[in-house]
Amino acid sequence: MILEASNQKDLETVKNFYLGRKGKIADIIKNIPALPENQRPLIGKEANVIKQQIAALISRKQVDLAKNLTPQDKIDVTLPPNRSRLGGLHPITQTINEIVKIFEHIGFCVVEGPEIETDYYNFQALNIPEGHPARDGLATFYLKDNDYLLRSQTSTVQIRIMQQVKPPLRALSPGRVFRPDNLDASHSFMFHQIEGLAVDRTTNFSHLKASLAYFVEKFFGPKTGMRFRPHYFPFTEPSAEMDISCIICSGQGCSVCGRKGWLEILGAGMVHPNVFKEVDIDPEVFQGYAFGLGIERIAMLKYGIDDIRLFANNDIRFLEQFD
Ligand code: 2U9
Repeated sequence: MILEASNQKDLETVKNFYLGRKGKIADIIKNIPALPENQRPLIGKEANVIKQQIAALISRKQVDLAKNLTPQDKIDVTLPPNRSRLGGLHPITQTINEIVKIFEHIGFCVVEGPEIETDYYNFQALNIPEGHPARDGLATFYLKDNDYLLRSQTSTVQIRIMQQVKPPLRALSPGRVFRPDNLDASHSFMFHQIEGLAVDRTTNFSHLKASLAYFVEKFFGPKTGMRFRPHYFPFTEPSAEMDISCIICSGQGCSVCGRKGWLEILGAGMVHPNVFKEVDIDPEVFQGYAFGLGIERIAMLKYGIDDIRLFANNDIRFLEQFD
């Protein structure tokens, strides 16, 4: 009974039961005079021994119970609190925010648009008519009845903005894009892009170069080299791809840059006159530059991430490194 007591109150009851004024021991002692005379000293002595043993057991149990305090009793209000975990922004969101901040400094505004698009905005308005060979390289997710598709680039948003706002304009369009690629360490069927578009009467290629140089300096650091290679895009003419000196080996050649010393980071060019005609902007009066970059690729380079799938796995061990 003593050992089973789970709190001080129960223990007090047990104590009274044995040692109280009307308890078991008191009862035995009270009955001693009624015993045969030769038994009285023995019983009296035994009763005292048992009384002491019970008292010892009870006080030991009392100490045990005191150690085993209730949760409220155990709180030490002087201890600092456990920090609650707030979580953080996804590394892709952080990268978008950082790029947007840089271009906002030179006059760009963020514009967003739908992820479900029509063939017109994704292709035709961008000088990629049906039957254009560029469509072969631009595999696309089509929705039911082929009336709609998942946009494969965010230039769709730039077309929509030019339909609504007359130049001069500078617009940045970050967002998700979709392409039916097979998954591997560097390909995903969904990734993020930022495209930029600047249109004004005197806009020329040197403005494109200066704006991208500013971006590279702010994002990758002032020592980063850059170079343009001629390229082809249906929606820009002339077109170029831009490389930066490898941010891992500073151009010496390593496994990340494939021993070349350069990393391709974006495509760019002067807006094709056909694109301007689609949105009723006179290409004889206005010129524009445009560029596009893949966020995952930039984030992988910046943070040294070797597998694009990590961005979509939602693994807290990966994500918490960017808190
Ligand atoms: C308008 C006209 C032209 C945007 C451009 C690129 C070049 C480009 C790729 C980079 C990697 C897409 O994510 S990626 O696969 N983009 O190379 N994008 S020029 O050109 C435009 C945009 C809007 C009205």
